[in-house]
Amino acid sequence: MNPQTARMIDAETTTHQGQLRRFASEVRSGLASHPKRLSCEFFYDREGSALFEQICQLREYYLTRAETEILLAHATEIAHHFPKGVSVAELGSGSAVKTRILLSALLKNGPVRYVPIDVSRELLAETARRLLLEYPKLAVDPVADDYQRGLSHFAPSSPGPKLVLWLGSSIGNLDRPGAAEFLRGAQAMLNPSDKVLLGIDLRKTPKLLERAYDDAAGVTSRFNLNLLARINRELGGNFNLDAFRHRIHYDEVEGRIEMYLESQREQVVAIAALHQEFSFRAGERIHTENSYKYSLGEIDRLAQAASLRLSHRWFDRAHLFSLNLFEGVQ
Ligand code: AVI
Repeated sequence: MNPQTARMIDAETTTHQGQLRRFASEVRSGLASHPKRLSCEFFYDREGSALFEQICQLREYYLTRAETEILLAHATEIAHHFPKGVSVAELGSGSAVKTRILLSALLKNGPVRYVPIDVSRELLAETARRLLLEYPKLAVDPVADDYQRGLSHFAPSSPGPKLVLWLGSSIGNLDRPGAAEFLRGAQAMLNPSDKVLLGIDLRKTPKLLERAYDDAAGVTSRFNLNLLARINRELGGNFNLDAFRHRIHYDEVEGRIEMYLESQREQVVAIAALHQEFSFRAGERIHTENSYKYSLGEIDRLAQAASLRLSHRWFDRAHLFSLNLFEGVQ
């Protein structure tokens, strides 16, 4: 095994205790808020990550298929934008299925250093192990931390050319000002010649979006409800999952899918680890996720706000999704 991979940079917040503390504090404040809310960041425990992998394979969830199509069609061309010896930081790599397409193309030009950044250290270790077996010429230096801090480890440790990769339209889970602020922070850590490759989902007809976030097999519903199951597992909650329903709404003006868990009746839920009870009215909702969709103009404004310049943009054949290569404004 490549000795470099044994060294995982690991933040306190990603330890089991650290994650549990953050989750408890999120649940305490989110369920006491009006309206109630829980951050989508907490979807991804082991069960949630497995459900998300299933979502990515659904016929209705076109995002993964469209982005994979773009990568398969253009990976060689994308790789030509990078000199050999590039260091690639990936935000939220997950199981790195799509990443492999790009890494294979980059490795044809020469050695590559891959720095997956994720709060889930188990997933990171597993991904790193598998990638090393598949690509003996790849150096893998995982960082278990949040994205901002992960990038602040990555930038100074990579003196050569750099690429920050953020696939899957995860940027859509931030609100628009938050997305611009995040990219501005990332850009400030990079040199002007470094690049950012962003997968961004596009605005489209509400029907397609509503199907993608409320699939017929109910996988997205289970993914959403897993947040309550996680509270039961980790914080001793007594949520009855049958008493809540997965709801979505597409706000066409804001260009965002909103996800909620709706209480089916008046009820009180106790959470032992918090020594607290929370009341729900019939029909009351917990907001769990926003997923913003972008027009091309909105992507341009996002780039401008982050001092990035669009260098190239690729689409799938149906123009459902976009892959955007940015570089710093000189
Ligand atoms: C991870 N993120 C980009 C997904 C999305 O499409 O917003 C999460 C998701 N939520 C429901 N389905 C998928």
